[in-house]
Parts: sequence; structure tokens; C-alpha cells
Amino acid sequence: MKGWMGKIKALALLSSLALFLSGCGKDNLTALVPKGYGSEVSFNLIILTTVVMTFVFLAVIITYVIVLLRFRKKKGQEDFIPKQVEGNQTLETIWTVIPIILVIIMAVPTVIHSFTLSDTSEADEHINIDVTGNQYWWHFDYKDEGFQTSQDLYIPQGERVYLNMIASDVTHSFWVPSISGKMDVNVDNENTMYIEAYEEGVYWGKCAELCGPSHSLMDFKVIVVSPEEYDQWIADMKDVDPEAEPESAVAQEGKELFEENNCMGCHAIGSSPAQVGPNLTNFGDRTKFAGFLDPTKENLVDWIMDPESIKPGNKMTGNYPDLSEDEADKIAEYLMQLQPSEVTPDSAGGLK
Ligand code: HEC
Ligand SMILES: [Cu+2]
Repeated sequence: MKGWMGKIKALALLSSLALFLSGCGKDNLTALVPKGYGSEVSFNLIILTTVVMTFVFLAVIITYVIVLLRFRKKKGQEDFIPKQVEGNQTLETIWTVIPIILVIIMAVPTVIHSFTLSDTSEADEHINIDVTGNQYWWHFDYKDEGFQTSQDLYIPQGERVYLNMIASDVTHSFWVPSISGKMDVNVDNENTMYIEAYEEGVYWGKCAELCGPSHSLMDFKVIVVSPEEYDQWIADMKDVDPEAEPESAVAQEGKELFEENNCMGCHAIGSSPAQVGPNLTNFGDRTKFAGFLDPTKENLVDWIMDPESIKPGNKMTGNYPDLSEDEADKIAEYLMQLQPSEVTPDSAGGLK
């Protein structure tokens, strides 16, 4: 009786764990609720392989149980040795051919989709964005439009977007689970993948290749807006005047401090080819600061004063003069009002 109770308890624990874990992952961060072309293809392959593997599993288990029950030693048969058979040709053929067929069923669509997803022959007819993976942030160059942004990638819903990806330091991997498969982002060669999102929304992106101490904090977002809003956003981003005077006096002071403290050495506001740090043109619209911090002024002040304690190994630490909290606060005021467009992550429903 005791033994059974233990087993029931273990089973209850396991099933509640399974229930708990099934709650992991947000709607816009799971490959199991596909909302784009690449993720839909991956999802269908997951279903196909799961069906095939379930079939194999059941075939093996059922055969095993039948053999176990039918051919076990029965009472009175202690000295009985069954007829010895080996090398049944029909059986051998069956269990060689069936696995080969199963592998073909899984391999053919996998290989076909691997090729179509990285096919660049029609790239010229679609939107092209250059993506650079850096320790520990993402840079997006809208090269056809002549401007750049970082961390939040805006794309139009229902349109194919080609991403030409390269890394500036070590290998990273670009992954937006809800929309696309993964693609390695290498230092030596450019990899191209296209993505297409079916629904508007803000989708979580991850670096999927261990790239240093803050690898797990190297998040980004894909903001999928309607094609009209996308055009509006492009126009607004092209129209930015980096010299524009902020409205409030505090932000104006912040702008001066930003210019005096070497921040401009790495961060551009407006278009600029040199990019040692994230482009801050539309920083005020970020879904997260530094990829993963909630966009509050408090977090921003903490970041500016001591980025190392927040993102170990980042390339900003120690490269600008020490700032007082008051100075950091003014700079934060300035950066947070950089909101050049009406089209923001909220236009896509906000980050969930
Ligand atoms: C040596 C280059 C360098 C200097 C100088 C520098 N930064 Fe940075 N900054 C970076 C890098 C690199 C990152 C990305 C860090 C990461 O996420 O790993 C960053 C990130 C940021 C972010 C978050 C950006 C985003 O899009 O989420 C802010 C805000 C910022 N820096 C503000 C400042 C301010 C203010 C100064 C001046 C006081 C400054 N930085 C000076 C390199 C620099
Ligand atoms: Cu990375």
C-alpha cells in the first residue's frame, strides 16, 4: 500500500510540474504558436516528426509487450528450449525498409524548407535590412532608406523582409521564435534569411548562441505594424533632425551633458555609419532599455551610472567619465523624449 502511495505522489508531482512548465513561454515568444512563415514551417516539421516518432515508439512498445507476454517461460516448461530461428529474411527486410521510408518522410520536407528559407533569389524585390549582432545588442540598418536603429526591429505585416546578418565580434544567433527559425550570425560571412509575420504585434527576439557573460540578456524585439504604419515610421525616421532642441530645459541640459561626456563617441542620434553602441534615434520608444530592462527612468539612470552591474562584460563600461546621479537623471530625461514617430510598439499592441 505504501509503495503505491509513493508512486501516486510522484505521478501527481510530475503532472503538476508538466502543467507548470506548459505555462512557460509567452504567446509572442513560443515556437508552438507560429505567427510567421518560418515558424509555421518549423511547427509543421515538429508535428510531422512527432507523429513519425510516436508511431515508432508505439510499434516498438507494442511488439515488446506482446513478446514479453507470449513467449515467457511457463510453468512446467523449465527444461523446454524453443525452436531456434535466425535470419528471417522477410522480417529483416521489413525493419530495414520501414525506417528508411520514415527517414525519407522527415528528411525531404526538412531539406526543401531549409533551402527555400535561405533562398535569396528574390531579395531585390523585397525589403532588405542589414542586421549586426554585437556583444550584447542588435543593430538594424535600413540601408535602402538610409537610416539605422537598434534593439527594436520594425517590419510591415504580411511582407517578406530579407535580413542580411553579420556579427562584429563573436558568433551570435538571430531567433524570433514566434516568427522565424534560427540563423547563425557569423563574423566572417553574411547569412541571409527572410522573415514574414502574419499578424501585427511585438515579438520577442533572442540571441541563441552563447556569446559571453551577458548572452542571456541579449534580447531584442520585432515590431510588426501595418504596411501603412510602416511607411509612416520610415518617413518619420528619415525626417529626424538630430540637432532638434528638446522642449524641456532639463532635457536640454541632458543633451549638453550627453555631448560633453563622450556618449556621442559610441551612440548616434540620427543616421550615422559609425556604431560602437546602439543607435538612439528613437530611444524613447524602446520596449526595453539595453534589451531587457523595463523602460523606466529609474532603470535608465541606474544603467547610465553603472552598466557593469546590470550587464556584465558590456562594451560601454568605463569608457566615459563618472557621472553624478543628477547628471545621469538629466541625460535620462533627454534620451526618453527621443520619440520621432507616432508609430511605436504600442501601434502594434505593445509588448506582452
Ligand atoms: C565606448 C562606447 C560607449 C560609450 C562612450 C557610451 N556607451 Fe552607451 N552603450 C554602449 C554599448 C556597447 C551599449 C550596449 C550595451 C549592451 O547592451 O550590451 C550601450 C548601451 C547604452 C544604452 C541602452 C541603449 C538601448 O538601446 O537600449 C544607453 C541608454 C546608453 N548606452 C547611454 C549612454 C550614455 C548616456 C553615455 C554617456 C554618458 C554612453 N552610453 C556612453 C557603448 C557606449
Ligand atoms: Cu549573442
